[in-house]
Amino acid sequence: MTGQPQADCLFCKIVAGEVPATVVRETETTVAFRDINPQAPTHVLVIPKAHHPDAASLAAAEPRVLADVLAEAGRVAEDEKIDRTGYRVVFNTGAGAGQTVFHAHAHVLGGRGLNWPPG
Ligand code: IU
Repeated sequence: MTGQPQADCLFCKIVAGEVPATVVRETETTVAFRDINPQAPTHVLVIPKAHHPDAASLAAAEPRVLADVLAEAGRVAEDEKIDRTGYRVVFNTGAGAGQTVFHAHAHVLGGRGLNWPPG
C-alpha cells in the first residue's frame, strides 16, 4: 500500500535504520543520504520517509512531502556548496529511465560539469 513501509524496500529499511546509510540531513518527512555509487563529487539522494513508488505517485498522494523533498534538495546543495556552481535534481521514473529502487527519490548531483541532454 502506498505510504506504508514495504518489507522488501531498501529505502524503507534505510528510513527504519535497518540498512546503514551516510545520512546528511533528516526532517520529519524526509531523509537525505549519500549515494553508494556516486556519479558526481556530490551525489545525495533525498527520499520521503513514507513509501511511494515514484515522484508522480508521491505528488498525487502527498504533494506537501514532494515539496519537502525539493526544499531539502536545495538545502543539500547549499550544504555541499554547489548551489552557486549549479546542480541537478533528477527523479528517474520507470525502469526505462534507469529507476532501480521503487521508492521515490531525488538525486542531487553537482560538483562537476553536467552535460545536457543527459544520457
Ligand atoms: P535509481 O534512480 O532508482 O537508479 O537510483 C537508485 C540509487 O540508489 C542508485 O544511484 C544507487 O547507487 C543508490 N543506492 C544507494 O545509495 N544505496 C543502496 O544500498 C542501493 C542503491 I541497492
